[in-house]
Amino acid sequence: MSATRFTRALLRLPGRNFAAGITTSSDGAPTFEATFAQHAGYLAALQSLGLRTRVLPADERYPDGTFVEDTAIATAHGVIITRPGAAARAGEPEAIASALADDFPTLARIEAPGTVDGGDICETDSRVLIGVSHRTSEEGARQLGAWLAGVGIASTVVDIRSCAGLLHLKSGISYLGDGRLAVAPGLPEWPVLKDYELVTLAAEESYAANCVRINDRVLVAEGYPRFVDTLAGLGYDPLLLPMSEFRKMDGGLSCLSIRY
Ligand code: CIR
Repeated sequence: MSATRFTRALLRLPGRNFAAGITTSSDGAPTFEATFAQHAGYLAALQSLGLRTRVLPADERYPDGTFVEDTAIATAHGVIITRPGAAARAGEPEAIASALADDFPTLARIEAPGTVDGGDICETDSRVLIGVSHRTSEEGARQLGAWLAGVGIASTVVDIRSCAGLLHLKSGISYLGDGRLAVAPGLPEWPVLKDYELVTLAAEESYAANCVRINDRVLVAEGYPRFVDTLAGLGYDPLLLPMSEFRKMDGGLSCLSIRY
């Protein structure tokens, strides 16, 4: 199976005020203890896949700061630091930029007035899909597309603003490798999707569409057995992780790390 291979990941511990972050979920408030335990399980999973991990301390100025994916986009050709679309998260990229500067000689940046959340960026082998959302603006998508073109990566913009229940593009689409996308049901028929084999989830399992291919495994949220069976039938080896506390804050597996 082909897919980008990762050797490192950057994470940030959740803070004690994690439940004070932004959410639209009606699943109730996460508890810190369960959140911390699930985060530890996620970290251990990445380490078990051979990734060298760096974990930043919690920063209670930013209750959503554990969702580091939104602050930077790492590609094989460099990194671009984002400008998150939620005002409460605007300060998050600075510390992430400092940490990534240890591994990358130059860091590009999304500039005002553009906004981009990394959760709206789905990298596939042939191109990057950029979701324009209520977080990622058209101007942010334009800047990102121009930067990607400059480093030799094609991109396609899709508009998810009318997709109810989709905070970010990757809340509903993940690249599995091998030319396959896991997709939540009911997404618009964007022409670019014709270039992929689509693995469509059952409606009641839509949350699991946010999965993460890492090297030879696919991280999948625990509790979505039909999708796990589908993946196994396609020859994947799903690694299940409890995600209930992150789901309560509209977060998923991809959000918890920047992989490179
Ligand atoms: C937020 O609303 O920004 C956070 N509570 C959740 C961010 C999830 N990030 C992601 O899907 N990449």
